Amino acid sequence: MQLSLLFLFIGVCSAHYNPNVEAGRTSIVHLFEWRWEDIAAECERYLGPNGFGGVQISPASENLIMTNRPWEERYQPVSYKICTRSGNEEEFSDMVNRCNNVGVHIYVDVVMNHMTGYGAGVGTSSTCGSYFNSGAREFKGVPYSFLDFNEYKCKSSSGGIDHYSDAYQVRDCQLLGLLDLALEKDYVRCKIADYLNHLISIGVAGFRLDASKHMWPGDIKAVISRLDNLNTTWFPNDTRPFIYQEVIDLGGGTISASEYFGNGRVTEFKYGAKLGNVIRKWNGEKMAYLKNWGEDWAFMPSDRALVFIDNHDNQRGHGAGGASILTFFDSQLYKMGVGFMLAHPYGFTRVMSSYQWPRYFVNGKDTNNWMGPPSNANGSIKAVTINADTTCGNDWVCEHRWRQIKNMIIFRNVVDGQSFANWWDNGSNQIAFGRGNKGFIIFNNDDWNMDIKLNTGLPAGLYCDVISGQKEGTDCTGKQITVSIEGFARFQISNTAEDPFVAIHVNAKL
Ligand code: QV4
Ligand code: CA
Repeated sequence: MQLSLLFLFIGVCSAHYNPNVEAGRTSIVHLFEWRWEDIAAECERYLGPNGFGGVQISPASENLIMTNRPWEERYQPVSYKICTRSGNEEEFSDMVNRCNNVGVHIYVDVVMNHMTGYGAGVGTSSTCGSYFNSGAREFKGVPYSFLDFNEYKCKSSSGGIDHYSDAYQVRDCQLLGLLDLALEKDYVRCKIADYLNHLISIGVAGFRLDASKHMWPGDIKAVISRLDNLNTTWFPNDTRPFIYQEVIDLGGGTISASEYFGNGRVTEFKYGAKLGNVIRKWNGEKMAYLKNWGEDWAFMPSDRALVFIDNHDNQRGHGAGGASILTFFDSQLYKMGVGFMLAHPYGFTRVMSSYQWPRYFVNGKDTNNWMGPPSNANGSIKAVTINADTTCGNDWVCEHRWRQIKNMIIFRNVVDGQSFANWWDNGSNQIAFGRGNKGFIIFNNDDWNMDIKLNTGLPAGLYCDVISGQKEGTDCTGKQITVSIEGFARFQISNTAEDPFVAIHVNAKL
Protein backbone atom coordinates (compact mmCIF):
# COMPACT_ATOMS: atom_id res chain seq x y z
CA MET A 1 0.00 0.00 0.00
CA GLN A 2 2.68 2.50 1.13
CA LEU A 3 4.87 1.55 -1.79
CA SER A 4 2.16 1.84 -4.41
CA LEU A 5 1.22 5.27 -3.08
CA LEU A 6 4.83 6.41 -3.36
CA PHE A 7 4.90 5.13 -6.91
CA LEU A 8 1.82 7.19 -7.67
CA PHE A 9 3.52 10.38 -6.50
CA ILE A 10 6.70 9.77 -8.47
CA GLY A 11 4.82 9.14 -11.70
CA VAL A 12 3.06 12.49 -11.47
CA CYS A 13 2.82 14.72 -14.49
CA SER A 14 2.92 18.04 -12.64
CA ALA A 15 1.12 19.94 -15.36
CA HIS A 16 -2.41 18.77 -14.49
CA TYR A 17 -2.37 21.02 -11.39
CA ASN A 18 -2.01 24.20 -13.43
CA PRO A 19 -5.47 25.72 -13.93
CA ASN A 20 -4.46 27.08 -17.35
CA VAL A 21 -5.99 30.48 -16.68
CA GLU A 22 -4.52 33.49 -18.47
CA ALA A 23 -1.78 35.42 -16.66
CA GLY A 24 -3.35 37.89 -14.23
CA ARG A 25 -6.53 35.83 -13.77
CA THR A 26 -6.96 33.64 -10.70
CA SER A 27 -10.51 32.24 -10.32
CA ILE A 28 -13.24 30.43 -12.17
CA VAL A 29 -17.04 30.65 -11.85
CA HIS A 30 -19.50 27.77 -12.05
CA LEU A 31 -22.34 28.91 -14.32
CA PHE A 32 -24.62 26.09 -13.18
CA GLU A 33 -27.15 24.97 -15.83
CA TRP A 34 -26.51 27.98 -18.12
CA ARG A 35 -27.04 27.66 -21.88
CA TRP A 36 -23.89 27.78 -24.00
CA GLU A 37 -25.12 30.88 -25.85
CA ASP A 38 -25.63 32.74 -22.56
CA ILE A 39 -22.14 31.75 -21.37
CA ALA A 40 -20.61 33.01 -24.62
CA ALA A 41 -22.34 36.37 -24.16
CA GLU A 42 -21.37 36.52 -20.47
CA CYS A 43 -17.70 35.92 -21.32
CA GLU A 44 -17.71 38.85 -23.72
CA ARG A 45 -19.81 41.34 -21.79
CA TYR A 46 -18.79 40.57 -18.18
CA LEU A 47 -16.31 37.80 -17.35
CA GLY A 48 -13.55 38.88 -19.73
CA PRO A 49 -13.65 42.57 -18.76
CA ASN A 50 -13.83 41.78 -15.00
CA GLY A 51 -10.87 39.42 -14.80
CA PHE A 52 -12.58 36.03 -14.40
CA GLY A 53 -10.25 33.22 -15.46
CA GLY A 54 -12.77 30.67 -16.60
CA VAL A 55 -16.14 28.99 -16.39
CA GLN A 56 -17.06 25.56 -15.05
CA ILE A 57 -19.99 24.46 -17.18
CA SER A 58 -22.65 21.81 -16.52
CA PRO A 59 -22.08 18.38 -18.11
CA ALA A 60 -22.04 18.67 -21.92
CA SER A 61 -22.78 15.02 -22.74
CA GLU A 62 -26.23 13.78 -23.76
CA ASN A 63 -28.37 12.85 -20.76
CA LEU A 64 -31.60 11.14 -19.75
CA ILE A 65 -34.75 13.29 -19.92
CA MET A 66 -36.43 12.97 -16.52
CA THR A 67 -39.99 13.92 -15.59
CA ASN A 68 -40.20 17.61 -14.57
CA ARG A 69 -36.63 18.10 -15.78
CA PRO A 70 -34.70 18.17 -12.46
CA TRP A 71 -31.11 19.47 -12.55
CA GLU A 72 -29.80 16.04 -11.58
CA GLU A 73 -30.69 14.56 -14.99
CA ARG A 74 -27.47 16.17 -16.25
CA TYR A 75 -25.58 13.60 -14.14
CA GLN A 76 -27.22 10.66 -15.94
CA PRO A 77 -25.35 10.31 -19.26
CA VAL A 78 -26.78 8.42 -22.22
CA SER A 79 -23.98 9.11 -24.71
CA TYR A 80 -20.99 11.43 -25.21
CA LYS A 81 -22.69 13.53 -27.88
CA ILE A 82 -22.47 17.24 -27.06
CA CYS A 83 -26.19 17.66 -26.92
CA THR A 84 -28.05 18.83 -23.82
CA ARG A 85 -30.54 21.46 -22.70
CA SER A 86 -27.57 23.89 -22.60
CA GLY A 87 -27.09 23.52 -26.34
CA ASN A 88 -25.70 21.50 -29.22
CA GLU A 89 -22.15 21.05 -30.47
CA GLU A 90 -22.25 24.09 -32.73
CA GLU A 91 -23.32 26.31 -29.84
CA PHE A 92 -20.71 24.65 -27.62
CA SER A 93 -17.90 25.40 -30.10
CA ASP A 94 -19.10 28.95 -30.52
CA MET A 95 -19.01 29.41 -26.72
CA VAL A 96 -15.50 27.99 -26.40
CA ASN A 97 -14.25 30.20 -29.24
CA ARG A 98 -15.80 33.39 -27.99
CA CYS A 99 -14.80 32.83 -24.36
CA ASN A 100 -11.21 31.89 -25.25
CA ASN A 101 -10.98 34.96 -27.46
CA VAL A 102 -11.65 37.22 -24.45
CA GLY A 103 -9.28 35.30 -22.16
CA VAL A 104 -11.91 33.21 -20.34
CA HIS A 105 -11.36 29.45 -20.45
CA ILE A 106 -13.90 26.62 -20.31
CA TYR A 107 -13.79 23.72 -17.79
CA VAL A 108 -16.17 20.85 -18.49
CA ASP A 109 -17.91 18.81 -15.80
CA VAL A 110 -17.32 15.21 -16.93
CA VAL A 111 -19.45 12.28 -15.77
CA MET A 112 -17.36 9.19 -16.48
CA ASN A 113 -18.06 6.98 -13.47
CA HIS A 114 -21.46 5.89 -14.66
CA MET A 115 -24.27 6.15 -17.18
CA THR A 116 -27.92 6.67 -16.24
CA GLY A 117 -29.67 4.76 -13.41
CA TYR A 118 -30.64 1.10 -13.72
CA GLY A 119 -34.26 2.17 -13.47
CA ALA A 120 -34.13 4.62 -16.39
CA GLY A 121 -35.97 2.26 -18.74
CA VAL A 122 -35.87 1.67 -22.49
CA GLY A 123 -36.16 4.09 -25.37
CA THR A 124 -34.96 7.36 -26.73
CA SER A 125 -36.07 9.77 -24.03
CA SER A 126 -32.65 11.39 -24.06
CA THR A 127 -31.55 14.90 -24.97
CA CYS A 128 -30.34 13.86 -28.44
CA GLY A 129 -32.61 10.90 -28.98
CA SER A 130 -29.94 8.20 -28.56
CA TYR A 131 -31.34 4.76 -27.74
CA PHE A 132 -30.72 3.21 -24.32
CA ASN A 133 -31.92 0.19 -22.41
CA SER A 134 -30.85 0.53 -18.81
CA GLY A 135 -32.03 -2.96 -17.85
CA ALA A 136 -29.94 -4.54 -20.61
CA ARG A 137 -27.06 -2.06 -19.97
CA GLU A 138 -27.17 -0.93 -23.58
CA PHE A 139 -26.26 2.57 -24.80
CA LYS A 140 -26.26 2.71 -28.59
CA GLY A 141 -24.94 6.26 -28.81
CA VAL A 142 -21.51 5.32 -27.38
CA PRO A 143 -21.92 2.30 -27.84
CA TYR A 144 -21.73 0.44 -24.51
CA SER A 145 -23.10 -3.03 -23.80
CA PHE A 146 -23.49 -5.07 -20.60
CA LEU A 147 -19.82 -6.02 -20.96
CA ASP A 148 -18.78 -2.46 -20.16
CA PHE A 149 -20.27 -2.29 -16.66
CA ASN A 150 -19.09 -3.40 -13.24
CA GLU A 151 -21.96 -5.80 -12.58
CA TYR A 152 -19.71 -8.79 -11.90
CA LYS A 153 -17.05 -6.85 -10.04
CA CYS A 154 -19.34 -5.31 -7.44
CA LYS A 155 -19.47 -7.45 -4.28
CA SER A 156 -22.21 -5.72 -2.30
CA SER A 157 -25.46 -7.56 -1.69
CA SER A 158 -27.67 -4.84 -3.20
CA GLY A 159 -25.44 -3.94 -6.16
CA GLY A 160 -25.19 -0.43 -4.73
CA ILE A 161 -22.76 1.07 -2.22
CA ASP A 162 -24.03 -0.49 1.00
CA HIS A 163 -21.00 0.51 3.07
CA TYR A 164 -18.85 3.57 2.43
CA SER A 165 -16.27 1.96 4.72
CA ASP A 166 -15.57 -0.58 1.96
CA ALA A 167 -13.37 1.12 -0.66
CA TYR A 168 -14.13 -1.65 -3.18
CA GLN A 169 -17.88 -1.07 -2.96
CA VAL A 170 -17.38 2.69 -3.31
CA ARG A 171 -15.46 2.17 -6.57
CA ASP A 172 -17.06 -0.92 -8.07
CA CYS A 173 -20.73 -0.69 -7.09
CA GLN A 174 -23.56 1.60 -8.17
CA LEU A 175 -23.59 5.12 -6.75
CA LEU A 176 -27.29 5.97 -6.20
CA GLY A 177 -28.36 3.22 -8.60
CA LEU A 178 -26.31 4.69 -11.47
CA LEU A 179 -24.88 2.07 -13.85
CA ASP A 180 -21.22 1.79 -12.94
CA LEU A 181 -18.75 1.75 -15.83
CA ALA A 182 -15.92 -0.80 -15.96
CA LEU A 183 -13.11 1.74 -16.11
CA GLU A 184 -10.48 -0.99 -15.97
CA LYS A 185 -11.44 -1.90 -19.54
CA ASP A 186 -9.41 -0.43 -22.33
CA TYR A 187 -12.51 -0.02 -24.47
CA VAL A 188 -14.28 2.09 -21.83
CA ARG A 189 -11.16 4.18 -21.17
CA CYS A 190 -10.84 4.85 -24.89
CA LYS A 191 -14.47 5.91 -25.32
CA ILE A 192 -14.11 8.40 -22.48
CA ALA A 193 -10.72 9.66 -23.67
CA ASP A 194 -12.15 10.12 -27.18
CA TYR A 195 -14.90 12.30 -25.73
CA LEU A 196 -12.45 14.38 -23.70
CA ASN A 197 -10.06 14.72 -26.64
CA HIS A 198 -12.96 15.93 -28.75
CA LEU A 199 -13.60 18.65 -26.14
CA ILE A 200 -9.88 19.48 -26.08
CA SER A 201 -9.79 19.83 -29.85
CA ILE A 202 -12.65 22.34 -29.62
CA GLY A 203 -10.53 24.34 -27.16
CA VAL A 204 -11.49 23.59 -23.54
CA ALA A 205 -8.86 24.08 -20.80
CA GLY A 206 -9.66 21.32 -18.35
CA PHE A 207 -12.10 19.04 -16.57
CA ARG A 208 -13.97 18.57 -13.31
CA LEU A 209 -14.14 14.81 -12.84
CA ASP A 210 -17.50 14.06 -11.25
CA ALA A 211 -17.74 11.31 -8.60
CA SER A 212 -13.98 10.71 -8.58
CA LYS A 213 -14.20 8.99 -5.21
CA HIS A 214 -16.13 6.27 -7.04
CA MET A 215 -13.32 5.60 -9.53
CA TRP A 216 -9.96 3.99 -8.79
CA PRO A 217 -7.17 6.60 -8.99
CA GLY A 218 -5.28 4.32 -11.37
CA ASP A 219 -8.26 4.10 -13.74
CA ILE A 220 -8.53 7.89 -13.82
CA LYS A 221 -4.81 8.07 -14.51
CA ALA A 222 -5.16 5.69 -17.43
CA VAL A 223 -7.77 7.97 -19.01
CA ILE A 224 -5.76 11.14 -18.36
CA SER A 225 -2.62 9.64 -19.88
CA ARG A 226 -4.56 9.25 -23.16
CA LEU A 227 -5.47 12.93 -23.31
CA ASP A 228 -4.04 15.29 -25.90
CA ASN A 229 -2.35 18.57 -25.11
CA LEU A 230 -4.56 21.65 -25.32
CA ASN A 231 -5.46 23.34 -28.59
CA THR A 232 -2.53 25.56 -29.65
CA THR A 233 -4.85 28.19 -31.12
CA TRP A 234 -5.20 29.46 -27.55
CA PHE A 235 -2.69 27.57 -25.39
CA PRO A 236 1.11 27.23 -25.48
CA ASN A 237 2.59 24.05 -26.97
CA ASP A 238 2.53 21.00 -24.69
CA THR A 239 -0.08 22.39 -22.27
CA ARG A 240 -1.77 19.60 -20.31
CA PRO A 241 -5.48 19.85 -19.44
CA PHE A 242 -6.26 21.07 -15.92
CA ILE A 243 -7.77 18.22 -13.87
CA TYR A 244 -9.76 18.62 -10.66
CA GLN A 245 -11.40 15.62 -9.11
CA GLU A 246 -14.58 15.67 -7.06
CA VAL A 247 -13.71 13.72 -3.93
CA ILE A 248 -15.62 14.46 -0.75
CA ASP A 249 -13.17 13.89 2.10
CA LEU A 250 -14.23 15.56 5.33
CA GLY A 251 -11.68 13.50 7.26
CA GLY A 252 -11.94 10.13 8.93
CA GLY A 253 -13.32 8.24 5.92
CA THR A 254 -11.88 5.15 4.26
CA ILE A 255 -10.98 7.02 1.09
CA SER A 256 -8.70 10.00 1.33
CA ALA A 257 -8.33 12.90 -1.09
CA SER A 258 -4.56 12.35 -1.14
CA GLU A 259 -5.03 9.10 -3.10
CA TYR A 260 -5.96 11.33 -6.06
CA PHE A 261 -3.11 13.88 -5.93
CA GLY A 262 -1.24 11.90 -8.58
CA ASN A 263 -3.88 12.83 -11.17
CA GLY A 264 -4.43 16.51 -10.53
CA ARG A 265 -6.14 18.74 -8.01
CA VAL A 266 -8.94 17.66 -5.69
CA THR A 267 -11.97 19.50 -4.31
CA GLU A 268 -11.39 20.55 -0.67
CA PHE A 269 -14.84 20.12 0.90
CA LYS A 270 -13.58 20.92 4.42
CA TYR A 271 -13.02 24.51 3.30
CA GLY A 272 -16.66 25.59 2.88
CA ALA A 273 -17.94 23.42 5.72
CA LYS A 274 -15.46 24.86 8.24
CA LEU A 275 -15.59 28.45 7.03
CA GLY A 276 -19.39 28.26 7.23
CA ASN A 277 -19.14 27.28 10.90
CA VAL A 278 -16.71 30.12 11.61
CA ILE A 279 -18.74 32.83 9.90
CA ARG A 280 -22.00 31.58 11.46
CA LYS A 281 -20.16 31.46 14.82
CA TRP A 282 -21.34 27.92 15.43
CA ASN A 283 -19.59 25.35 17.65
CA GLY A 284 -17.67 28.09 19.48
CA GLU A 285 -15.84 29.09 16.30
CA LYS A 286 -14.65 32.68 15.76
CA MET A 287 -12.91 34.53 12.99
CA ALA A 288 -9.81 35.11 15.12
CA TYR A 289 -9.08 31.39 14.67
CA LEU A 290 -8.63 31.98 10.93
CA LYS A 291 -5.10 33.27 11.56
CA ASN A 292 -3.65 29.90 10.52
CA TRP A 293 -6.35 29.03 7.95
CA GLY A 294 -5.09 26.48 5.43
CA GLU A 295 -3.07 23.29 5.91
CA ASP A 296 -3.08 23.83 9.71
CA TRP A 297 -6.83 23.19 9.57
CA ALA A 298 -6.12 19.70 8.22
CA PHE A 299 -6.70 20.81 4.62
CA MET A 300 -4.78 19.28 1.74
CA PRO A 301 -1.71 21.15 0.39
CA SER A 302 -2.73 24.48 -1.14
CA ASP A 303 -1.33 23.59 -4.57
CA ARG A 304 -3.56 20.50 -4.73
CA ALA A 305 -6.76 22.20 -3.62
CA LEU A 306 -9.77 23.48 -5.56
CA VAL A 307 -11.75 25.58 -3.08
CA PHE A 308 -15.26 27.04 -2.94
CA ILE A 309 -17.80 28.25 -0.40
CA ASP A 310 -20.69 26.21 -1.81
CA ASN A 311 -21.28 24.00 -4.85
CA HIS A 312 -24.36 22.92 -6.80
CA ASP A 313 -24.88 19.97 -4.44
CA ASN A 314 -24.34 21.36 -0.97
CA GLN A 315 -26.15 24.65 -1.66
CA ARG A 316 -29.32 22.51 -1.79
CA GLY A 317 -28.55 19.85 0.82
CA HIS A 318 -27.04 17.23 -1.53
CA GLY A 319 -23.47 15.99 -1.18
CA ALA A 320 -21.49 17.09 1.86
CA GLY A 321 -21.08 19.91 4.29
CA GLY A 322 -24.45 20.06 5.96
CA ALA A 323 -26.22 23.05 7.41
CA SER A 324 -23.10 25.18 7.92
CA ILE A 325 -22.65 25.73 4.16
CA LEU A 326 -23.16 29.39 3.23
CA THR A 327 -25.20 30.16 0.12
CA PHE A 328 -26.86 33.11 -1.60
CA PHE A 329 -29.85 32.51 0.66
CA ASP A 330 -27.72 33.94 3.53
CA SER A 331 -26.43 36.76 1.39
CA GLN A 332 -24.75 38.89 4.08
CA LEU A 333 -22.72 36.05 5.56
CA TYR A 334 -22.17 34.59 2.10
CA LYS A 335 -20.46 37.73 0.80
CA MET A 336 -18.12 37.70 3.81
CA GLY A 337 -17.31 34.04 3.17
CA VAL A 338 -16.58 34.56 -0.52
CA GLY A 339 -14.68 37.76 0.31
CA PHE A 340 -12.49 35.92 2.80
CA MET A 341 -11.83 33.08 0.36
CA LEU A 342 -10.85 35.39 -2.48
CA ALA A 343 -8.56 37.46 -0.25
CA HIS A 344 -6.81 34.46 1.30
CA PRO A 345 -3.92 32.83 -0.62
CA TYR A 346 -4.96 29.19 0.00
CA GLY A 347 -6.06 27.06 -2.97
CA PHE A 348 -7.40 27.65 -6.47
CA THR A 349 -10.76 29.40 -6.13
CA ARG A 350 -14.14 28.78 -7.73
CA VAL A 351 -17.21 30.92 -7.14
CA MET A 352 -20.77 29.66 -7.53
CA SER A 353 -23.46 31.20 -9.74
CA SER A 354 -26.95 29.83 -9.13
CA TYR A 355 -30.62 30.04 -10.02
CA GLN A 356 -33.44 30.71 -7.56
CA TRP A 357 -35.86 28.02 -6.52
CA PRO A 358 -38.66 28.14 -3.96
CA ARG A 359 -37.27 26.27 -0.97
CA TYR A 360 -39.92 24.33 0.90
CA PHE A 361 -38.86 22.67 4.11
CA VAL A 362 -40.58 19.60 5.50
CA ASN A 363 -38.96 18.19 8.62
CA GLY A 364 -35.84 20.22 7.91
CA LYS A 365 -35.47 18.94 4.35
CA ASP A 366 -36.03 21.12 1.28
CA THR A 367 -38.51 19.10 -0.77
CA ASN A 368 -37.96 21.40 -3.77
CA ASN A 369 -34.20 20.89 -3.98
CA TRP A 370 -34.66 18.77 -7.12
CA MET A 371 -35.94 21.69 -9.19
CA GLY A 372 -34.16 22.34 -12.46
CA PRO A 373 -33.15 25.69 -13.93
CA PRO A 374 -35.65 28.39 -14.92
CA SER A 375 -37.35 26.94 -17.97
CA ASN A 376 -40.10 27.52 -20.48
CA ALA A 377 -43.26 25.43 -20.84
CA ASN A 378 -41.61 23.32 -23.57
CA GLY A 379 -38.76 22.41 -21.20
CA SER A 380 -36.11 24.64 -22.75
CA ILE A 381 -33.88 26.57 -20.34
CA LYS A 382 -34.69 30.26 -20.02
CA ALA A 383 -32.22 32.85 -21.25
CA VAL A 384 -30.13 34.77 -18.72
CA THR A 385 -31.43 38.31 -19.10
CA ILE A 386 -29.51 41.30 -17.76
CA ASN A 387 -31.32 44.08 -15.87
CA ALA A 388 -30.47 47.78 -16.09
CA ASP A 389 -28.69 47.59 -12.70
CA THR A 390 -26.41 44.76 -14.07
CA THR A 391 -28.14 42.00 -12.03
CA CYS A 392 -29.73 39.04 -13.80
CA GLY A 393 -33.39 38.39 -14.55
CA ASN A 394 -35.48 35.23 -15.08
CA ASP A 395 -34.57 33.88 -11.61
CA TRP A 396 -30.84 33.64 -12.35
CA VAL A 397 -29.08 34.72 -9.13
CA CYS A 398 -25.71 35.56 -10.70
CA GLU A 399 -23.77 35.82 -7.44
CA HIS A 400 -20.67 36.43 -9.57
CA ARG A 401 -22.22 39.78 -10.60
CA TRP A 402 -22.76 40.96 -7.02
CA ARG A 403 -20.49 43.99 -6.71
CA GLN A 404 -18.74 42.68 -3.58
CA ILE A 405 -17.96 39.31 -5.20
CA LYS A 406 -16.95 40.68 -8.60
CA ASN A 407 -14.64 43.20 -6.92
CA MET A 408 -13.03 40.48 -4.80
CA ILE A 409 -12.34 38.47 -7.99
CA ILE A 410 -10.38 41.54 -9.13
CA PHE A 411 -8.76 41.91 -5.66
CA ARG A 412 -7.41 38.34 -5.92
CA ASN A 413 -5.93 39.09 -9.36
CA VAL A 414 -4.27 42.26 -8.04
CA VAL A 415 -2.69 40.55 -4.99
CA ASP A 416 -1.72 37.35 -6.83
CA GLY A 417 1.64 36.03 -5.62
CA GLN A 418 1.79 38.38 -2.61
CA SER A 419 2.38 36.93 0.82
CA PHE A 420 -0.17 36.72 3.62
CA ALA A 421 0.75 39.69 5.84
CA ASN A 422 -0.19 42.11 8.64
CA TRP A 423 -2.66 39.81 10.36
CA TRP A 424 -4.68 41.42 13.17
CA ASP A 425 -7.56 40.17 15.29
CA ASN A 426 -9.40 41.25 18.41
CA GLY A 427 -9.54 37.73 19.82
CA SER A 428 -13.13 37.52 18.66
CA ASN A 429 -14.73 38.10 15.22
CA GLN A 430 -12.90 41.19 14.05
CA ILE A 431 -9.96 40.33 11.83
CA ALA A 432 -7.78 41.92 9.17
CA PHE A 433 -4.96 40.85 6.89
CA GLY A 434 -3.07 42.05 3.87
CA ARG A 435 -1.41 40.57 0.84
CA GLY A 436 2.10 42.04 0.64
CA ASN A 437 1.87 45.72 -0.26
CA LYS A 438 -1.00 45.26 -2.74
CA GLY A 439 -4.21 44.73 -0.82
CA PHE A 440 -5.81 44.71 2.63
CA ILE A 441 -9.14 43.39 3.98
CA ILE A 442 -10.87 43.82 7.33
CA PHE A 443 -14.01 42.16 8.76
CA ASN A 444 -16.33 42.98 11.65
CA ASN A 445 -18.41 39.89 12.38
CA ASP A 446 -18.87 40.82 16.06
CA ASP A 447 -22.06 42.28 17.51
CA TRP A 448 -20.51 45.67 18.16
CA ASN A 449 -19.01 48.48 16.12
CA MET A 450 -15.33 48.65 15.32
CA ASP A 451 -13.07 51.68 15.08
CA ILE A 452 -9.40 50.86 14.75
CA LYS A 453 -6.09 52.01 13.28
CA LEU A 454 -4.11 49.23 11.62
CA ASN A 455 -0.97 48.71 9.61
CA THR A 456 -2.10 47.85 6.08
CA GLY A 457 1.30 47.46 4.46
CA LEU A 458 0.03 49.57 1.55
CA PRO A 459 1.69 52.63 0.03
CA ALA A 460 0.38 55.98 1.33
CA GLY A 461 -2.66 57.43 -0.40
CA LEU A 462 -6.41 57.56 -0.65
CA TYR A 463 -8.13 54.24 -1.46
CA CYS A 464 -11.65 53.31 -2.49
CA ASP A 465 -13.31 50.45 -0.57
CA VAL A 466 -14.39 47.92 -3.19
CA ILE A 467 -17.07 46.38 -0.91
CA SER A 468 -19.29 49.39 -0.10
CA GLY A 469 -18.70 50.74 -3.60
CA GLN A 470 -15.96 50.89 -6.19
CA LYS A 471 -13.68 53.20 -8.08
CA GLU A 472 -15.42 54.61 -11.15
CA GLY A 473 -13.16 56.81 -13.24
CA THR A 474 -11.64 59.14 -10.66
CA ASP A 475 -14.59 58.82 -8.26
CA CYS A 476 -15.30 56.37 -5.46
CA THR A 477 -18.89 55.25 -4.94
CA GLY A 478 -18.08 53.73 -1.53
CA LYS A 479 -16.09 54.49 1.63
CA GLN A 480 -12.73 56.20 1.25
CA ILE A 481 -9.76 55.01 3.29
CA THR A 482 -6.63 57.10 3.89
CA VAL A 483 -3.34 55.23 4.27
CA SER A 484 -0.59 57.21 6.02
CA ILE A 485 3.10 57.38 5.08
CA GLU A 486 3.68 54.64 7.67
CA GLY A 487 1.03 52.45 6.03
CA PHE A 488 -1.59 52.88 8.77
CA ALA A 489 -5.29 53.49 8.18
CA ARG A 490 -8.36 53.99 10.34
CA PHE A 491 -11.31 51.62 9.77
CA GLN A 492 -14.79 52.17 11.15
CA ILE A 493 -17.21 49.33 10.48
CA SER A 494 -20.69 49.18 11.95
CA ASN A 495 -21.83 45.69 12.90
CA THR A 496 -25.18 46.53 11.29
CA ALA A 497 -23.67 47.57 7.95
CA GLU A 498 -25.12 45.79 4.95
CA ASP A 499 -21.62 44.42 4.36
CA PRO A 500 -19.53 44.58 7.55
CA PHE A 501 -16.17 44.38 5.79
CA VAL A 502 -13.82 46.66 3.84
CA ALA A 503 -11.29 45.79 1.13
CA ILE A 504 -8.76 48.06 -0.54
CA HIS A 505 -6.09 47.39 -3.14
CA VAL A 506 -3.57 49.31 -5.20
CA ASN A 507 -5.71 49.31 -8.35
CA ALA A 508 -8.48 51.09 -6.46
CA LYS A 509 -6.26 53.96 -5.31
CA LEU A 510 -7.77 57.38 -5.96
C1 QV4 B 1 -32.98 6.26 -7.05
C2 QV4 B 1 -33.02 5.64 -5.68
C3 QV4 B 1 -31.94 4.60 -5.55
C4 QV4 B 1 -32.13 3.56 -6.65
C5 QV4 B 1 -32.20 4.23 -8.04
C6 QV4 B 1 -32.57 3.23 -9.11
O1 QV4 B 1 -32.81 6.66 -4.68
O2 QV4 B 1 -31.98 3.99 -4.27
O3 QV4 B 1 -31.05 2.69 -6.59
O4 QV4 B 1 -33.17 5.29 -8.05
O5 QV4 B 1 -32.47 3.78 -10.38
C7 QV4 B 1 -30.50 10.62 -8.60
C8 QV4 B 1 -31.52 10.51 -7.49
C9 QV4 B 1 -31.49 9.18 -6.84
C10 QV4 B 1 -31.71 8.12 -7.89
C11 QV4 B 1 -30.55 8.21 -8.86
C12 QV4 B 1 -30.61 7.19 -9.97
O6 QV4 B 1 -31.33 11.52 -6.52
O7 QV4 B 1 -32.49 9.10 -5.84
O8 QV4 B 1 -31.70 6.89 -7.24
O9 QV4 B 1 -30.53 9.52 -9.45
O10 QV4 B 1 -31.74 7.39 -10.74
C13 QV4 B 1 -26.64 14.15 -8.69
C14 QV4 B 1 -27.63 14.19 -7.53
C15 QV4 B 1 -28.13 12.81 -7.20
C16 QV4 B 1 -28.68 12.15 -8.45
C17 QV4 B 1 -27.58 12.10 -9.49
C18 QV4 B 1 -28.02 11.46 -10.79
O11 QV4 B 1 -26.99 14.77 -6.41
O12 QV4 B 1 -29.15 12.90 -6.21
O13 QV4 B 1 -29.15 10.86 -8.15
O14 QV4 B 1 -27.17 13.43 -9.78
O15 QV4 B 1 -29.13 12.12 -11.30
C19 QV4 B 1 -21.74 11.45 -2.98
C20 QV4 B 1 -20.72 11.23 -4.07
C21 QV4 B 1 -20.47 12.47 -4.90
C22 QV4 B 1 -21.77 13.08 -5.39
C23 QV4 B 1 -22.65 13.34 -4.17
C24 QV4 B 1 -23.98 13.92 -4.53
O16 QV4 B 1 -19.49 10.77 -3.51
O17 QV4 B 1 -19.66 12.11 -5.99
O18 QV4 B 1 -22.88 12.13 -3.46
N1 QV4 B 1 -21.56 14.27 -6.19
C25 QV4 B 1 -21.53 14.21 -7.67
C26 QV4 B 1 -22.26 15.39 -8.31
C27 QV4 B 1 -23.74 15.23 -8.09
C28 QV4 B 1 -24.23 14.01 -8.83
C29 QV4 B 1 -23.27 12.89 -8.81
C30 QV4 B 1 -22.04 12.97 -8.24
C31 QV4 B 1 -23.62 11.71 -9.61
O19 QV4 B 1 -21.77 16.59 -7.83
O20 QV4 B 1 -24.46 16.36 -8.50
O21 QV4 B 1 -25.45 13.54 -8.23
O22 QV4 B 1 -23.21 11.98 -10.93
O23 QV4 B 1 -21.19 12.18 -1.92
CA1 CA C 1 -17.38 3.31 -10.06
